Amino acid sequence: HRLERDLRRALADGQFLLNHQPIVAVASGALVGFEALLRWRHPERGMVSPADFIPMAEETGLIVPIGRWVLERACEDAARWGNGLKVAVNVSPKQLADRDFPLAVERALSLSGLAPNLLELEITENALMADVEGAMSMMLRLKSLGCCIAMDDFGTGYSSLGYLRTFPFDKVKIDRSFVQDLASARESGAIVRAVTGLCGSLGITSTAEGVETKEQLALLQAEGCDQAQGYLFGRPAPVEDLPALFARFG
Ligand code: G
Ligand code: G
Ligand code: MN
Ligand code: NA
Repeated sequence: HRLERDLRRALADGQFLLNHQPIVAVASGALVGFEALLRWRHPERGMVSPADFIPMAEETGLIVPIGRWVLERACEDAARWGNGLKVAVNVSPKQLADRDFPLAVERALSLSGLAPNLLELEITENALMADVEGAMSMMLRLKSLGCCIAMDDFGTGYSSLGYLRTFPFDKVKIDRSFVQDLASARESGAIVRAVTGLCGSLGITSTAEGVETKEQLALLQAEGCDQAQGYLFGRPAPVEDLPALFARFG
């Protein structure tokens, strides 16, 4: 397959890069960290979105070596910032099912020297479904390394609430579909309020994704949401642009 061959070459030839998107504390406005988002600079097609190649990478198993690269790059970037900011890395279901994944995490941490608590692994609900017990033992191994675990795209999968009770999540990322119509749809406001309240009671950090307007931010603040991420604070940006961002946040 052409895409598979191109993906192998991309890894070998260094065509992947990471962009980082800021995450802020809602109450103080302080920068708390970044989400690392994979980009592919294809020699002919230009910048290719992960949405267009992650599925094939999953299917072929190439996500495992690509994911290792992402982990190592992200930890190295965060260690270089040296300012105690976290870095969040997306973990796909195939990676979570890989017995050697904790070794890859350990290696990325030791190569970079990054404090483990500054690495956050983002997992979707759907990654837990296929093998609940396997996912649980994997999560416990990852937690024992000292890193944090976030549930990504919360509300878009199945059995969200049960998973919050069962699995040791440190953070919940509320899917941007709920944030998008926060100002217009009463239902979304009610859902965000309920999730934020639940997270508060469970000692889980709540993060709203896809925050684009000041109005949305004000509503999130009123609901007691802990953290926010979205174009309002910054788009995913190459690592060279981050010093300017650090300066802007003071
Ligand atoms: O950054 P963007 O909105 O284009 O990302 C599209 C999708 O790709 C998102 O669902 C995001 O979680 C996913 N994604 C981005 N980077 C990575 C990565 O490094 N690994 C995995 N597995 N998914 C990623
Ligand atoms: O699935 P995940 O939540 O990891 O995907 C993050 C994706 O959301 C990235 O592709 C990123 O580009 C996108 N994103 C980040 N902030 C915003 C935003 O404010 N609005 C929209 N529409 N997308 C966003
Ligand atoms: Mn994510
Ligand atoms: Na998400």
